[in-house]
Amino acid sequence: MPFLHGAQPSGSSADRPSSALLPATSRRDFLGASAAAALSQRLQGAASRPNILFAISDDQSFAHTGASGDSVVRTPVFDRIAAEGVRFAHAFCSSPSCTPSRGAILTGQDCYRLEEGVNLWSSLPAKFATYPDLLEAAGYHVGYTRKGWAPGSVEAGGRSRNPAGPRYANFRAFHESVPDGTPFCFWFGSQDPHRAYQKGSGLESGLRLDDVRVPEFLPDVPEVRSDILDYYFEIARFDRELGEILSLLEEHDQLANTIVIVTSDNGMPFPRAKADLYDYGSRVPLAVRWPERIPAGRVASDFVSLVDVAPTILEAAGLAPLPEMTGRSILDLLTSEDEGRIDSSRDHVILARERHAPWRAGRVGYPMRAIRTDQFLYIRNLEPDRWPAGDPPIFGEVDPSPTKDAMRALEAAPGSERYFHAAFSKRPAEELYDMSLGSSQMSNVSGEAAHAETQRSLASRLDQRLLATADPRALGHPPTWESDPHYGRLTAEQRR
Ligand SMILES: [Ca+2]
Repeated sequence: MPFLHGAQPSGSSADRPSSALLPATSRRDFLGASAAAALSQRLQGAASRPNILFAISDDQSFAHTGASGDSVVRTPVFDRIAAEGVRFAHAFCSSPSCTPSRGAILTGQDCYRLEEGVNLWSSLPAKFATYPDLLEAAGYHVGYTRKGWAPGSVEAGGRSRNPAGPRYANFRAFHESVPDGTPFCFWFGSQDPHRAYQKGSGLESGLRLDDVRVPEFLPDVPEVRSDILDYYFEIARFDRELGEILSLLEEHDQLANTIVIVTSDNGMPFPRAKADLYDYGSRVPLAVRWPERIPAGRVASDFVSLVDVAPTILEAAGLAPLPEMTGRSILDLLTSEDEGRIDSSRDHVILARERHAPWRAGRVGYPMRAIRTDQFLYIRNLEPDRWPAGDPPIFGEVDPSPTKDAMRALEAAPGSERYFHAAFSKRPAEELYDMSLGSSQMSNVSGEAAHAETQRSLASRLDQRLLATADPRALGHPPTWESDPHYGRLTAEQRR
């Protein structure tokens, strides 16, 4: 369905609170009146502020864009943004699960700081300010379409609207509502390439099985290749729709002063990817274009987290990030003339996960923390007695798919059983992967004497970062929200 022309089944006006009331109400939610007044005062006389377009796909891994070297998936718009701006080769989400990843993006805080907001199908308590609210208080016109902060209960968080802003049917409707002379901030949240897929859609679109590069943690069988093509089909649709938005901005001569940020909330919805801390679950595409400030055609190898998005947007709009934001603005990287590792201190990211889909007895999660550096991924599994993909035989934290079925069929197949076990079997308390031995992250070297010093050092760095950012688990305050609340529908089996 074309994105600009009424893709949403219902119009935006009924979903949108009164524009006259909304800014004042939302301001009271997170800013004192004096702080808001000081903000407005500081912005008077500010130079022309950029528009902000944040485009986020749903479940796309870092490797699956043309710009990052995939010759099969069709992403000309992402590739254009990378060519005319900067692409980040080491971008990671805070947590490889929709709700906590989006909460971290919107608040600029590591997901584990967001209380129950760290879980899928939770709420995002109103005390956690989001960048759209802050920009609105500073005079921006804000909005989103389709998937904003989700899934979860907006109301249970004490909010009157989605943390991503007021909802619009599409970008055109939003664009028409922007008052003359007012900068805007828009969130385009595609539901692509989230499952379910139309089986065979990739093949039917002209993509070829033979061309697929199957990641090493998945079995190379035709069912998996076809499933990947269906995933590619939806990535291409996201890309096309983003292109329609850029065309509209070009028609209005607004593209030069719009910061376009394109990324995804987490990695591909395949076993050992989405909901896991390995690269294909947590490493995402990221490209930013802003011709007025960003030198074009660069690739940065700095480690950045999507937690850095909110402080970056605020700084670009002339606002200071909030003290509680644990992300760091990347505006300096964006506006630099350099490539490669621009800021030597950006040599790692922190990753975390709590409860994804509730498919364990008691609906408990699978808490994990990790640190990823250039050479290593160190993962700590805090409850290794639990099943990482959910209890057998469903393994429900992994989305149903032809690939999951194919891996189940290989559970006892000599030589291929490793795929099943890597995705679904229990894991040790610590995992360590050395990327100099290969990028598949399938050979755990944790506990090996040759890596003992590295492992100790990474564990210490992880602890320091978690303590410095007040991770409740690191502080010895186990969460009270591990099982509940859960605002999604639960099956009888999940209510156990
Ligand atoms: Ca997602």
